[in-house]
Amino acid sequence: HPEKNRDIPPQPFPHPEKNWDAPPSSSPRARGLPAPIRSDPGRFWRQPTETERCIESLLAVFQRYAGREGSACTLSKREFRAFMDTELAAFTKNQKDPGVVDRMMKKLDLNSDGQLDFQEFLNLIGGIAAACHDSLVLKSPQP
Ligand SMILES: [Ca+2]
Repeated sequence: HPEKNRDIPPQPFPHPEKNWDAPPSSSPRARGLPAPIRSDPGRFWRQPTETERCIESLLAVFQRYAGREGSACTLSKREFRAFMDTELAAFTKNQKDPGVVDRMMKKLDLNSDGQLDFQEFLNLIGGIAAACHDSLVLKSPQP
């Protein structure tokens, strides 16, 4: 029945909500994602948790060093040394043995390809975290 639709205004063209100048790939809607709403940031976007921030930091640090030379997905020996000397300087500067970083690399390189992938890198971080945790537990007074 045509009279049923008389209250619906005719649709303008082009649609006013659509930004025709934006490249399609830059629009979240174009990728099928909900558009972020500024007035309600919690709905689609929220502050990352402390744990999520830690994971993001680990990824960012790994990528920063892995991207220096060769494969951007793995740490070479030189990249690993740069990482150790910069990010874990407190550990490396107290080492009297200059070969300790090379030996750590060898131990961490589980598939012996001369590179540390992210999983192998995480074993280092996990090992250090576990050692820190152990020393905290041992230092705390026993009940
Ligand atoms: Ca490896």
